[in-house]
Amino acid sequence: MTGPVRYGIAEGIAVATIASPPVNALSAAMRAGLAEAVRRACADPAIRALVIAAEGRTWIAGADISEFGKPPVSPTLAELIAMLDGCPKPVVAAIHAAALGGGLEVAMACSARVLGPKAKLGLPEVKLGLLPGSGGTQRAPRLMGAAAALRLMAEGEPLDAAAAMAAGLGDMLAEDDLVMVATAHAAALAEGPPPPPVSRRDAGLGPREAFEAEAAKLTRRAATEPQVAAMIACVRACYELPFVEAVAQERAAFLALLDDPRSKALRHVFFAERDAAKIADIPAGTAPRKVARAAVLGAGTMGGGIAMCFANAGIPVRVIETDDAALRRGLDRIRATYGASVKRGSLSAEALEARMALIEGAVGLEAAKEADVIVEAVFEEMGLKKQVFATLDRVAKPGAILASNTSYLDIDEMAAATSRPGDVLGMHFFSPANVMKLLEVVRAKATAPDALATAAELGRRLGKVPVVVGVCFGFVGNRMLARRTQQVERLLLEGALPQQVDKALTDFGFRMGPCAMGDLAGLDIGWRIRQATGKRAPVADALVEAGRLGQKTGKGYYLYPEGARAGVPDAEVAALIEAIAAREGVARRAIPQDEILDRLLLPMVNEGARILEEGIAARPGDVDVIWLHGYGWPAWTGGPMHWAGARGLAQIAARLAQFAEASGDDSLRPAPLLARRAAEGRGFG
Ligand code: T1G
Ligand code: NAD
Repeated sequence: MTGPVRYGIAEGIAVATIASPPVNALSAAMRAGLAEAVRRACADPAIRALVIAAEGRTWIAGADISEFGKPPVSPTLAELIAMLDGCPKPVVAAIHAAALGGGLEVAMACSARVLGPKAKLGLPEVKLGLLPGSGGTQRAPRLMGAAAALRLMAEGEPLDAAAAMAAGLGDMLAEDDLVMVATAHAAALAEGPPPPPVSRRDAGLGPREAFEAEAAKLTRRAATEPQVAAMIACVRACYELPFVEAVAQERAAFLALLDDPRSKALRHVFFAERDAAKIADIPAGTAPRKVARAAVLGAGTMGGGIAMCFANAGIPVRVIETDDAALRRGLDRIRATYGASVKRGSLSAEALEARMALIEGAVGLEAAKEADVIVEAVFEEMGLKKQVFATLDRVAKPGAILASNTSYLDIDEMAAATSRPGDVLGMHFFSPANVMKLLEVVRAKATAPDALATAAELGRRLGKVPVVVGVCFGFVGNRMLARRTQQVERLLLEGALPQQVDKALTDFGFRMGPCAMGDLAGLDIGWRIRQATGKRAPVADALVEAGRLGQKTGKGYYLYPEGARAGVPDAEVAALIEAIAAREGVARRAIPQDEILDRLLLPMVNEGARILEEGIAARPGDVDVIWLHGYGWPAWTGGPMHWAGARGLAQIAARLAQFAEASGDDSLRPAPLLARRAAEGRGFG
């Protein structure tokens, strides 16, 4: 047998070995190969049992997601699983690594599961807006109890080998020589009466009350996540319907979710996140440089968080400030942040000390001389940044990566201040840097391919989602954000209140609205940039000039009584805005929520189209990944570019043209790429 499944026989036991890189997904070819192995084993009288093993970094990573939405090819997964369930000879799954989704469903349709020490068993479909669609909602409860099975499905996180054994998903743990142990177990099963198929092990369900208690905990999620509501109903059917009917109900629920725009969006995100890791046009196999030590310049809001990222990844880091007082403040803030995690129980006191031991403080840029990577996070002023890069050019060791954490400024200009522009790039973290997953890796004109590969690889080591972008003002995320910020200003002047603007976005699915986010990051950052670029934002400027910098001063768009994290509306701000509107001659009116939402989101999509056209972002999916991991765009809408495509670019183009007409602002006219795709009836994908 050729193809993704090899068939071998050892002493009357057939062994089917899956090898379908990269992750043994259940593609049509793989299903056909497995079905053929089952057929052969069943038909051959000399065969007493079948073992299913696999090679590679997973056992079976699930259904082939890239086949979703395409016409089904037989044998389907459901047909393959029915074959396994009905097989008259014992079938043993020998699981050496991840068995996820449809992969675990295949394993649960076998007579027994033998686990290697690195086995991981999970049902992650919830993350794709789906539920286990090939019997998983019926077999998992029969193996591990309905309550535990529901929890496994709703969380979507895999169990390691020991936990899977304890949960009842595994029958045997093989510390080594997994296939041999599984073969022996298969032979033993073939001696006795065959174990009952899992489909008939109702006794395993456990008490219904326990299940209902677990389901009750998911009520809030079930209200907003259709896949959670559906999986509760499917598992409940274990107690109410015969197995075959319950499987049919599950299938119907699965097919309905498959067509749901939220699942389509989450599947888009799955592939977009993986594509974003591929750096366009650098030679394949470009090896990253070694990074064993780091330095961070500036121990302020960002520098401290960035240093924690290195320490969290086990990389020794030197934090460098201008003077002892600033350094002390920065190191104390780092220790306090770790301390809060210890209080919350998400970090042990020992781990705190271990990480602090990796963070060393120093004064003066000389101290960066041993670092393999230096991340600059000093004030957002070009003059200062160029000075810093010129000094780094002198003190940094050859081959060190010289990275800037600038939010907006031109990396090419910083590179030009050195004699080694190939080593210069941007590593743009997001606040709080020790929490936010996104890292914009900014590729400057002269950045060397291996420097770029090093920064992207390092980003993954720091637990970030690195996305490579080009140089422009604000790169991808902040450049699009600036369009939204502009609209926030206009909406406030024209009659909306901060809480109305924020509500439009939180209703859409953001955890925080723009006014609350400005208060969190500090309104002075935007003000510094406007001062430096001569731009105006009448409302935000007035707030800063009134000392309302946001949470750090206890008031911004909102008031933060006694340091509260959630702001309360402040009548003073409403009065201030009215006065500015009068001064600016802006007529005020009640603005409908849907208009507020469109004016916040559509100009960003439009700017995203310009960014794609200029090649600042390589793929629409990159823009989506940036907004999901850097700005809290709700994943179940797929990100700005996917969302716009799903809504229909023609409608969006018309709405933008309306806004341009009403405001006289030509930047709101549909960007050429958007207009073109709208005319072609296509999305950005
Ligand atoms: N289908 C198709 N392609 C897949 C895939 C899958 N299930 N899983 C991974 N890939 C591709 C991925 O796009 C990438 O491609 C390459 O494999 C390496 O992936 C009926 C409905 C297994 C933990 O949700 O979580 O079964 O970019 O970079 O970091 O009930 O991949 O190289 O071209 O992520 O080592 C349920 C999804 C499906 C698991 C490995 N299964 N995969 O992580 O590699 S739904 C999942 C993962 C289902 C049934 C239902 C991870 C991984 P490329 P990678 P990794
Ligand atoms: P901050 O004002 O909190 O901290 C800047 C620190 O740099 C100060 O502690 C200052 O003492 C120190 N510093 C100044 N000159 C120095 C020098 N020559 N050597 C060493 N240290 C020096 O500012 P921040 O908010 O952390 O921003 C830092 C950089 O990160 C800026 O470029 C900013 O645009 C960018 N950034 C900020 C955010 C954010 O949300 N705050 C997010 C992403 C990027």
